Amino acid sequence: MKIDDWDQIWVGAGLATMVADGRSNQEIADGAIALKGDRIAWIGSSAEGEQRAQACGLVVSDAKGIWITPGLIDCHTHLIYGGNRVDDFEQRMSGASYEQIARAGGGINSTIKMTRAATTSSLRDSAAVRLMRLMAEGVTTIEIKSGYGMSLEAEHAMLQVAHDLGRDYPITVRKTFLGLHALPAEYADDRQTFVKLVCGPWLSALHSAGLVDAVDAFCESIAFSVAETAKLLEAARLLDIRAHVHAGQLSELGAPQLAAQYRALSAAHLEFLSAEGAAQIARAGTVAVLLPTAYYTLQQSKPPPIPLLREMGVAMAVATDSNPGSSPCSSILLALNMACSLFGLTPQEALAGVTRNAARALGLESEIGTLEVGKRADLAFFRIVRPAELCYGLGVNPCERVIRGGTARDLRC
Ligand code: DI6
Ligand code: FE
Repeated sequence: MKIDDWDQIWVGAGLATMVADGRSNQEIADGAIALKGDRIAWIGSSAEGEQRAQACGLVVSDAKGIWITPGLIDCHTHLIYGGNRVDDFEQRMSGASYEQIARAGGGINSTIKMTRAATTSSLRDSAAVRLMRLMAEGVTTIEIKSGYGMSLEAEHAMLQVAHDLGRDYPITVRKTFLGLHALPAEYADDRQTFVKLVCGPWLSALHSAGLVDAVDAFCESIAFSVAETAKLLEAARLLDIRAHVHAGQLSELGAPQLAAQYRALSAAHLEFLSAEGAAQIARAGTVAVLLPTAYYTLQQSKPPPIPLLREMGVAMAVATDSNPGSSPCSSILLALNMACSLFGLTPQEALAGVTRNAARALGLESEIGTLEVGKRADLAFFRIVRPAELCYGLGVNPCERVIRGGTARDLRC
């Protein structure tokens, strides 16, 4: 037998590899997983793992029945912002709608004001608190959008904070330039100039600074039109930058079709999605990102058409949408629960939504999202009886350990 050159091995674990297995995900009871450097080196049964470890003199760690999943991926967040929106919350609880508050100059525009007024270090510190909560639940990769600066300087500051969080914390950060989020007050009478700036000099400056992994737009009746969104997607295409689109949260404008046309990595929300839109994103391979905590917060009544997405074979991801307005949430486990309880996903589908399909929504499927030999050793260890239990609890965090790139991470970091 070839002597394996491993650094560490766990035996006696349940392995939720999250490799697709028909409509469900592969699970290995009494499994073993070995790591070499920052990679997964071997996966198999406990018995074989023990034998191989003995042959190469490696001490085995007994996982004692714990379940190991790929590190979780929160593929859609607005984690960085100044202040909060408790005012909006009070107004909504007195009957005002999200759209009414936005149209009256509150909503996203009030967060733009607070974000511009905040220091970079306070933006970083407040986002770090949310980041650590997500990390404590086993999140090892997060996407963070800009969009509350809405000037070149302030967008640069947000994306720089996102970059710095990825440098300073043991988590992978993907940075998205959400250039079209809300029209800032100073351009209220000149939308065209704003859109031109975003798609031209701003995108190119931020891209040259290495701060843009993808672009995004809030394509909505209260935000930007399909034609405006198309300008950003086109500008990104010319620079070879992939896109995400906020599509169909509050209205049906045809944003999913536009996302498909540009082969966007993801289309998010999708409460308003036609059969044609679903067919097109299926053909384009665009991942549907479901955001149940935003749906819950805004007390919406029409969930995304999950049976249609299933029928068309659209890959579904689940994310927190962590943001001060429509999803003041720093729990991926709560998003998992609500994906099942409010949207009707099966626990297996929801779990694929924070692993395999979330990786795809970020274009990282060859690196992360499943436990497979050669992939990055990002692992989360949970004290549960089976994987579906991750969707079952409310305010319960069974995460006991996280390995990121082969290295143990302090859960309190
Ligand atoms: N969709 C969202 O869910 C967030 N932005 C967006 O385009 C909400 C942003 C907010 O209300 O602050
Ligand atoms: Fe969002």
